[in-house]
Amino acid sequence: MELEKKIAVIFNQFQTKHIFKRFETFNSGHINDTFLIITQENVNYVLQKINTTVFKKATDVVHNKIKITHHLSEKGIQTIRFIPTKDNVYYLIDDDNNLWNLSEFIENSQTFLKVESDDIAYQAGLITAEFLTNTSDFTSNLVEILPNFHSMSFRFREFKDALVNATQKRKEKAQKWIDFALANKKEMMVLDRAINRKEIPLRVTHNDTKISNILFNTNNKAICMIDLDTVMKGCIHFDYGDALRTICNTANEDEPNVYNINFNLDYFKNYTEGFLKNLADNISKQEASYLPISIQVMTFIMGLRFLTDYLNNDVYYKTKHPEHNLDRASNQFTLVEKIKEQKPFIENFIKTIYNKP
Ligand code: GN1
Ligand code: MG
Repeated sequence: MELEKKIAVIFNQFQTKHIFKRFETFNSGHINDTFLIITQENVNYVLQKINTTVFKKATDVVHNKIKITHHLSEKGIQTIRFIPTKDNVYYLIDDDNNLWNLSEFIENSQTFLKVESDDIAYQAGLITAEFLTNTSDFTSNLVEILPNFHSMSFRFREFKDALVNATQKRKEKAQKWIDFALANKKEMMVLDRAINRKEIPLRVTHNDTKISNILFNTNNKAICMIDLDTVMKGCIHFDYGDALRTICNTANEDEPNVYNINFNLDYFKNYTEGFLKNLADNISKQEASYLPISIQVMTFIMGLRFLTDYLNNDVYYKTKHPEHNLDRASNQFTLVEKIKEQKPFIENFIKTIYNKP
């Protein structure tokens, strides 16, 4: 079936009173397919097809999202609103076994692929911290959608398996970054160790706080977090580090020219101020002490996952060309080096903002 027709058929199975006119494709996701639905009444929706190869428990993904958004709505906090199907469930399984969900599009909103000003970085800090604060009293269970998602030891196990099975050609092309990954392993295990020793607590985290997952209004004020697919248990460091790796990168995530990659310290400062504005009162000194390293760790773990997928012949992330995952890996690892160069500054700045006995 032609895509437009298929999307219209899917859309019509959800409970809306609006009539499908056309759709547009959102291109920024690496895993799922997301479409903007424009109706004849000019009311818009977001239709998402969940990749069931990656998300084996796709119905649980939707259940988690419903639970979290209901929790936020009940507290009067703006969030995305999912629409049930005519069968009164929040997902639809099509004839090809794909799983779809629909949400309202928040009008007059925008997302950014790159940060353009200090204020946007500050707003991003505020909203990612607010998400953590507003979900901290969430008591019902969330399904562990992708177990060990941000576990470094798990990602190294996957990397080692990929090394065993990779083609000689891909290994040779990636050699520099394979060496980089192995040389940095010890340093990058710090957060895992702190979690295992229970030095930092687990709570509900978003787990994919890249800048394009934050919705802004047309005055550039942050509205809410979107893409709640990986909301699970984690630590604040996952969300803090992951946000900064995209906010402060002076290049896009897949920029192949490493000379364009740098870590923007102004955006780091602004994001951190926003992030710690209210959250600082709710986190311990020990938790705060791991914030600086989390920026490196989260950037590194993305590099490691891209490298692993390159060695696995691109089975996980969508790619546009054969070197795409390798470009992404070299990009993230180069950014790790840039972050390391700024380590003393980063540590000092966080200390002055946190500023607790
Ligand atoms: C993936 O699909 P997307 O773009 O929302 C990935 C994240 C990575 C991100 C890198 C389920 O997110 O962990 O940070 O790519 N999501 C999953 O940009 O693996
Ligand atoms: Mg995501």
